[in-house]
Amino acid sequence: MIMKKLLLLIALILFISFSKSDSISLAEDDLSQIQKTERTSFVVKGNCKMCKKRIEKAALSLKGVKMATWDIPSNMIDVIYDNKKLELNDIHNKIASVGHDTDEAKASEDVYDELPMCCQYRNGSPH
Ligand SMILES: [Cu+2]
Repeated sequence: MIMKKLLLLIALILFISFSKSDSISLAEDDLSQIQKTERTSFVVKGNCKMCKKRIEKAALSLKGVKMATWDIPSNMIDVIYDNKKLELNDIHNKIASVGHDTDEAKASEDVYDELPMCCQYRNGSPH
């Protein structure tokens, strides 16, 4: 009789500790998932649909960038990225490297001059 109770108690303890550790590890997973992903937006200079393609393609080519949407009239890019895989600066630099100035990184003259005429956003009116 005592033996049976003891077994039941052990089973109960095992069950509780199992379910407890399960829920804790799940919560930690959820937390790290949230902390890993960051959403931000910043200014990227550009003019047209070709710019949009170029800017978004550059951002999305980076490992860890989950979403990149650039808006033509506001010149704002909306980015979701994994901050464990890359830093925000990497995204600025990548976009500048294809010819588009951001509020943190400037494109080099050489790359800028290679842009199609309609995409040249410096020096006054674009069109
Ligand atoms: Cu363009």
